[in-house]
Amino acid sequence: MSDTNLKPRTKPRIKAERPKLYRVVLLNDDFTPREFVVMVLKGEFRLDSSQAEIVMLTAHQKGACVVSVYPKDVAETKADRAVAAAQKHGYPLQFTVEPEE
Ligand code: TYC
Repeated sequence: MSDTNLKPRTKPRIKAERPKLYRVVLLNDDFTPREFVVMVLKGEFRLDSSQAEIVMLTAHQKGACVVSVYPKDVAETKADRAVAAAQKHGYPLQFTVEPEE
């Protein structure tokens, strides 16, 4: 009997690529009311009241603030929905969506 072992020594590795993540960044403007920004951050991005307040104030003071990170389609959908909600009220609120390094 041959003792040649023909079995592969390792299991085939099925590598699931981790989906790339994208930052949703809130941009400051001079017109959108602070309370409205907080409401959008809570409603669309599920931030709690204190997180929403901190993100809004950071954008207000520094010009922009990262809201959260998501897979690309989720990031784009959330940003689009938030902008649409603002436009409905006549506010120029804007977000950018950018890849994480
Ligand atoms: N700067 C706005 C104001 O003074 C409030 C605001 C904060 C708007 C953050 C957008 O991303 C923003 N009414």
